[in-house]
Amino acid sequence: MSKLEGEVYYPSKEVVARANVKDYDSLYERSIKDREGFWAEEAEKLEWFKKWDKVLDDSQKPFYKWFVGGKFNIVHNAIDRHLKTWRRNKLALIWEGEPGDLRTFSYHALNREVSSFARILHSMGVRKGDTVTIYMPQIPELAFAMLACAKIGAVHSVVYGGFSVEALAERIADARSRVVVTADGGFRRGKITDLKKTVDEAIKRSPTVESCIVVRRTGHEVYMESGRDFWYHDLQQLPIACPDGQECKTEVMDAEDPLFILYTSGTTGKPKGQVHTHGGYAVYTSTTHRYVFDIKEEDRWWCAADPGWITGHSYIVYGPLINGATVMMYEGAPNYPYPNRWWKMIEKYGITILYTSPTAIRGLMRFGDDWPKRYDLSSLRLLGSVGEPINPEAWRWYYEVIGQKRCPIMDTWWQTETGGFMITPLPITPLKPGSATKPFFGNEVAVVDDEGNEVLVGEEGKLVIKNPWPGMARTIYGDPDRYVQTYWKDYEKQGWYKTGDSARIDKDGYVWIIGRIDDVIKVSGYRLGTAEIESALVSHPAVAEAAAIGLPHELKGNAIHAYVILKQGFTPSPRLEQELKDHVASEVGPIARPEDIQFVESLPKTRSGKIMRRVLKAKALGKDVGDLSTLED
Ligand code: 6R9
Repeated sequence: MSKLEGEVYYPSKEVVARANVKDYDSLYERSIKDREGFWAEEAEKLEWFKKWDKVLDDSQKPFYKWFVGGKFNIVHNAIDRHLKTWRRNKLALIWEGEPGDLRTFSYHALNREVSSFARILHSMGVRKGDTVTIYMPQIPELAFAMLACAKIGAVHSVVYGGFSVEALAERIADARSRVVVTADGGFRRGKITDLKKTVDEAIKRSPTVESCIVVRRTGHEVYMESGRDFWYHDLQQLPIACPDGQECKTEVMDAEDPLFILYTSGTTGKPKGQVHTHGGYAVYTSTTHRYVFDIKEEDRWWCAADPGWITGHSYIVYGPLINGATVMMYEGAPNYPYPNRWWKMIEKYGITILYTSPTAIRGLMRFGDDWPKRYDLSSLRLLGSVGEPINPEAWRWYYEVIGQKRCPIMDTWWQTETGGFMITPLPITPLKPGSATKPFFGNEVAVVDDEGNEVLVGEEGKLVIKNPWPGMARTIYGDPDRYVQTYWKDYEKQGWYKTGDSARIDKDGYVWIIGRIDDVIKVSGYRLGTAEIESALVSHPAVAEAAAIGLPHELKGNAIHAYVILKQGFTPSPRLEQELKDHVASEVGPIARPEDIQFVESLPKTRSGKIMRRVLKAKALGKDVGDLSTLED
């Protein structure tokens, strides 16, 4: 290998010796030359009720279809097929609650729980193709509910438990769910989050909802509306059977049937429901998980994300279970009650791979080295990062203090839309702190200008993906035009996917993600739309107009800064500022609370009336505001 530029960390002999892939270049070349052949070979590793007729159907670009004609169910692959082997008695899930309670499930037990949940959903009238909204804390039943939907062919829409009434109601309405699954509450930092109350408020605004299944977690008193709300543990006692008997069968689905909808924030207020499918998504998540994290039978895998995020869907639930892994799940905050919580759990459960976000790493780093140093972290062999670019200081701390210079860090770049890792190292890849390194097999990426010309080496440009891949979102739920418009219109001629990120590629072909160039703000790794924050602000009686931008923040990566024009009769005050911050937190969710609000007289706009957020941002950062030719005033 030729010498690489900059700060480079080479993998140890031990890491290379046990890696599932030993030679990136040759397999990559093969995967590009014969993309369909590569993916067909990976798909063969799963069980199909009927094999596909065609690997890729690109006759209706950009509406690609994968494994067309194949009959499949992701749950058959994530659970059922393991029951026929010794994995039946392997641990599928280790769960620890924030108060310290522990529950574990073998694959056999997982099947029992999922089948029971499936039966209950079925008895509530949920059928193939129906959408079920899931709004839960991080407890095992969240995963059971997702898998139960998939098992009977229903489509789940998980809404992150940190979102508030407005966000939840909007997502229920868009998905037209008749059934909502929730819990009385969850534990976070020693406090109870009152999920049921949020659900009650949201249901008031959601005429489609007929019933609500409530899992008991905290035991605190909640309102239960008779005829609408049902305790999960009560339903479990009922002798209800599926039409096919007590054993609830896994539905035979088309490979392209929808598996779930997951909402992402977008340019306009309305969130975009990304639609993922049974077949392609299963192949993509399991393949990326197996190669990138080098999954072995004896691993204990911990993806410390929230299942309400795509990372939880792909790499807590589906990918790892398809690979028959043992999955760790933890309910609460990383530093509760003390900043040793995670390190203690790694030691206690013998975690071998930890996958988390730069925000979490920075948050734990600030408590110093003594907390992790008191624990035996020698079980760890690989680390991972996701959600935003990782700054080199955090990377080095993660590598040296947590990984003890033994564990390579897989910095995986991907999106809700991509379903799984797109640009990522493998364990054998020489690493550069802050770079997601190279494209995963089958993918070709480029950094281009507005016309699609590749920019010079090392220069910033727009990141595009040049090919379809099995894990790609198939459409935006109920709005295919918006799917085309958002992702495929800009490079229509070339047929490339626009990621919305800017990046640069260095001399060694390493990709460095810079950040979002659209109206998305990543706060602590969570994806928020400027529009959601702005519409929450203008829903307050004092606000005439608002603009939100993200500015760099030491811990959160980005923090929200809002600019507000008040209505006549209102005057700026610290009290009003506080009130507006609280208002956004209660409308969208605590994660969206603005760091700072400035009261202004006007906002920079284009002649067509669009707020020029980049001008606000450049001014706030003391940078050159750039081209102002489209500015109205
Ligand atoms: C998986 C996930 C997608 C956006 C994406 C990018 C940012 C994710 C990253 C990263 C740099 C990484 N992002 N992983 N940036 N390095 N390793 O986060 O999905 O919530 O849809 O966000 O996150 O900006 O475009 P999602």
